Order: sequence, then C-alpha cells, then structure tokens
Amino acid sequence: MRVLVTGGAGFIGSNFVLRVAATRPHWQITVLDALTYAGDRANLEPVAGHIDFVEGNVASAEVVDRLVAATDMVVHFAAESHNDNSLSDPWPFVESNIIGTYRLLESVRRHGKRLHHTSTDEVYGDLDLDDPQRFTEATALNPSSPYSASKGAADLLVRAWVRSFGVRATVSNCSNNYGPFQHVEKFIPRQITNVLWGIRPKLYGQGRNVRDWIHVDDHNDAVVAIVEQGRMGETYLIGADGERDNRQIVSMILQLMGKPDDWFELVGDRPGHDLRYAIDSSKLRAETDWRPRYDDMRAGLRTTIDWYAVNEPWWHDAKLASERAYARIGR
Ligand code: NAD
Ligand code: TDX
Repeated sequence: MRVLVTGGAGFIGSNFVLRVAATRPHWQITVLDALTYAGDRANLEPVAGHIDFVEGNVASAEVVDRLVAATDMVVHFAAESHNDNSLSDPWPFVESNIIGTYRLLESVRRHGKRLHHTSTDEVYGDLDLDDPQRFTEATALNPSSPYSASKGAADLLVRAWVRSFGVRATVSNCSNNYGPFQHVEKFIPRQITNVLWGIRPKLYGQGRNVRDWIHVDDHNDAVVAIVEQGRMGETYLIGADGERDNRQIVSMILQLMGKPDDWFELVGDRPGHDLRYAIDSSKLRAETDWRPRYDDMRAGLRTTIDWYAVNEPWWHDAKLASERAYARIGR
C-alpha cells in the first residue's frame, strides 16, 4: 500500500513515519513536508533509505495533485500547530490548515483516494474545571484561537466532502501530545529545556489550565487503528485519560530533574487561553482494539527528559529562536 504522509518531518508526523516503517513494512511511504521552522528532515534519517521525501507545500494544488494521484491513502498531519504563533500571525494557519486541507480534499475526490485527517480536541473549545462532562464526537465545534478555528474549519470541510461528494475519509481529534521530537516552543519541551539551561519553568497565568496528555506513540497507534479498523466518514476522539493541570506537569518535571517544587515563574497569560480539555475516547475503544500503552505519565516524562538531555544539538538553535519570540511577547 502506498501512503502519503503530509507533515511527516514534524513532531507527530515523524514519530508516525518512524513507527509505521517498523510496524507496517509493506507500506510504501512518501512524506510531503514544507520544512517550515517546525519541520526537520533529520528526524527521518533512520528511515531515509526506505521512504521518499518531497519538500513542498500542502496548499499547492499542483504538488498535492501529483502526489495524491500516485498514492492509495493520505495521512494528513501537515499544519501550523502552535496557538501562540496563531495569535501573532494567523495567516499561515489559514493557508496551511484550511487551504492545505481543501487542496487534499479536492485531489482525493478527483482521484478516488482515501484520506485520514488528524485534528485536535481544541476545535471543541474548553470546559470548566469542575465540569463532569468530557468532549465526545457529538460535542459542537466552538474553537477559541485562530489555530483551533483553522483546524475546526478543516474538520468541517472534511465532513462536507464526505457527505456531499462521498469522499472516503476519517477524522481524529486528539488531546495534547508529548514525547521526543516535539518543538521547544511547546509547553513540556520548553520547560524541560529551560531546566537543562538553568532557567525556571514559565507557567502562564496561575498555571491551573488543564490539558489531557497522551504519549505521541499512543496517538499514532490510534491513527493506525482508525485507518485499519475505523468506519469510513466517521470522526474519532483520541485520548488517554491523562488530565493534569500545568502546575502538576511542571512539578513532575522539577522532581524528575532534581529541582525544588517551587522553582518556577508565573508569567503573563495567553489571550483567550482555553481552561480545560478532556476527551472521552469510548467510541475509539469500542470500535477498534486500540488501548493506550503509556499509562504512567511520570515514566513517559522521564524518557522524554532523557531524550532532550542527550539531543541538545537537535533543539539548541530552535530554542534560541523560540525564546527570542517569547521574549517579544513578554512570556
Ligand atoms: P508540528 O508543528 O510539530 O509539525 C508540523 C509539520 O507540518 C512540520 O514538519 C511542518 O514543516 C509541516 N508543515 C506545516 N505547514 C505545511 C504546509 N503548508 N505544507 C507542508 N507541510 C507543512 O505539529 P505536530 O504537533 O506534529 O502536529 C501534527 C498534526 O497533529 C497537526 O495537524 C496538529 O494540528 C495535530 N495535533 C497536534 C497535537 C499536539 O499535541 N501536538 C494534538 C492534536 C492534534
Ligand atoms: O511556556 C508555556 N507555559 C505555559 O503555561 C507554554 C508554551 C504553554 N503553557 C501552557 C498553555 C497551555 O495551557 O501549557 C499548556 C500547553 O500549551 P501548548 O504546549 O502551547 O499546547 P496547547 O495550546 O494546549 O495546544 C497543543 O495541544 C493541542 C498543541 O500545541 C496543539 O497543536 C494541539 O492541537
């Protein structure tokens, strides 16, 4: 089977490619990635001889159409992914996330190919801290940021192309991922690399916002399960019951890295900062054999910390650039 993976040089996409290259050796993988600041071809070095790599923009109709014509299935990860960046400059989010998904949809429609679109739980907005409800596939879309609005727009395009044109597609909405190869602009790698450089972790607001954490391998195993066992046209929420507030995460990082529990700094809050995300993944678990394997977040964080500790050359320059950008917005 020929599989086109968009965004395969980014955090989740490169973990996906490395994983399926081992577990699905019969998949012939082509990666399409624009190599933005968030993409690094070196992530794919271990499988370089086994995959094809195309540097290109998913919003370019010509590139997308040529590659879709030559594949059986598209697994779509390519996106601008950072909320803070979407507040500074929304346009790349509109172009990559909305127009990019539109280009893919038109191509898979034209060529009769299958698409899996990866999205986020952020499209559902946020929950109160004490709300007993969690997001389900029936929750109405209610995005808060330009990033989550662009992802919600893409999800709606996929649903419309399924219903109106009979496109064979599935959608997954996953909670916050952590693991190796995550860009240092994101919360967990930012705090780990801060501690490695002797800088206190920085918590937005009071640090009480809750995210539902999942290891990137559990997310990617769920994507494979949906592709192989999911029902066409359906949306599946992916989550591993990992709700924690940001202070709890920083506390675990500080403990694992041998620092006092109060060694952090409260900084200004993110405008429009979503309070809490929480996923009910019953549908995925009922319809596929997927179960999360990383049920011990402390152990998952320990291996993630070890990865950043030994891979400083991978993140050093990105860290300098990312901290310069944070300094400009006072966070
Ligand atoms: P990332 O920013 O680490 O990687 C994105 C990749 O896409 C990069 O390699 C980048 O070069 C590429 N890209 C960006 N714009 C492109 C374009 N126009 N054309 C081609 N390639 C382009 O992001 P990530 O965290 O790996 O997220 C991957 C996907 O998963 C995204 O769709 C994101 O919305 C979704 N998602 C992420 C999380 C999370 O916690 N990180 C959770 C749920 C869903
Ligand atoms: O320095 C920080 N301090 C801090 O308190 C940073 C970078 C973040 N935060 C907070 C904001 C959030 O409450 O930590 C939480 C996580 O922040 P991010 O890593 O920026 O993730 P989030 O905004 O929750 O979005 C992530 O999960 C859903 C991904 O970046 C998205 O791509 C995905 O869709």
